[in-house]
Amino acid sequence: MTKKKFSLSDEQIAQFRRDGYLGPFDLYDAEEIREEYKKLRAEMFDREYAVYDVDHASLLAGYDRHLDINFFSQHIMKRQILDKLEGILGPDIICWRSELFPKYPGDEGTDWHQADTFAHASGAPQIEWPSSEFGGAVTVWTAVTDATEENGCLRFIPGTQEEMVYDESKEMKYQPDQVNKLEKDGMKRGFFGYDYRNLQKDPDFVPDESKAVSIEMKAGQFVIFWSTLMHSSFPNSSKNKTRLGFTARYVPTCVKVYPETDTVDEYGTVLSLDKYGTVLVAGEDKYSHNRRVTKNTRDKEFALEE
Ligand SMILES: O=C(O)CCC(=O)C(=O)O
Repeated sequence: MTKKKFSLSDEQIAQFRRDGYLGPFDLYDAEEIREEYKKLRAEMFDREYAVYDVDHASLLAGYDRHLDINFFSQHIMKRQILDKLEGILGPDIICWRSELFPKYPGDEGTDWHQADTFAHASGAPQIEWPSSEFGGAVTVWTAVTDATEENGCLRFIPGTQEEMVYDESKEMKYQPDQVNKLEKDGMKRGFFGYDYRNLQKDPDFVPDESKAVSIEMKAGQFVIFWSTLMHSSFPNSSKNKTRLGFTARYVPTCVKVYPETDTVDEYGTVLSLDKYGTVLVAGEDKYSHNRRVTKNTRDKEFALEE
C-alpha cells in the first residue's frame, strides 16, 4: 500500500500486532482542544439532532454523536487517524460506532474487559466478520481532557488481544444499583451497571495487573487499540478534574454491522436504528452490507480532514 502523510511505519504495525495498541499520538494542540471542550460540554446536552431518542442522562446518550455533533463528524475523518488505520485494516474502512466516556470526580473505574462482537451488553452480535475468525474493532480513544492515573486514564494489558477470556454470548444482568458499588483490590470499578466478570469463560480468571500499563494522555492526543485487548480505566479519584474520552470504532467494509436488527438493546434501553448509518471513512464499499450515511444530521458532509 502506498504510504500516506501520517501512515504507520512497518515497525509500528509490527508493534501494534504484538501489543494490541499504539500511541498516544498528538492530534489537537492544547489551546484548540480546551476551547473545543467548552463548546462540546453544551453540545453534548443538546439532543435536538441526535440520532437516538434518549435523555442526556442515559448511558446511551454518548453513542454515535459523530452523527450529529460537527466536531466529532470531522474528528472521525482526520487523516492523522485514518492514514494510520489503513496500515492495520486495509484501504476500505467504515466507522460504525462512537462513544463518549465521561468520568466525573468520584466515578468508578471501567472494569477489565475485551469486546469482540460487542454482544456483551446487547446479547446479540453488533458486528460480524465474514469468517468466524477473531474479529473486534479498532478503537481510537481520544482524550478531550487530560487523562491521568488520578482522574481515570486507560489501562491496557499488552499482547492480550488474540485470545478472548470472555464469552460475550453469556448473559450479563443490568444491575446498576448493585454493581456500581463493587470494590475490587481497593478500587471502585464496574462496567456501566453490569458485572463484566459474569462473562468470564473461566470463573476463576483474574487479569494479570502486574503486566498492566497506564495510558496517561494530554488533552488532544489519541491512542489506537484492538477492542479485544484487555482494557480498563482507573476510577476518577480527583477532586475536580473530569476526564472525557471519545472513542471511535472502525472496521473494514466487509464487516456486517447490527446484522438482522433494527434496534440496539443495551443498558436497559432500546434504541431505534432508523436514523443510524455507518460512515465510509476511507476507500470504497464493495459489499453494501450496511446502512450508510454521507452527511451528519445537521447536513454536514463526512469529508476527509487534515
Ligand atoms: O474510557 C473508558 O473508561 C473505557 C473505554 C472503553 O472501554 C473503550 O473505549 O472501549
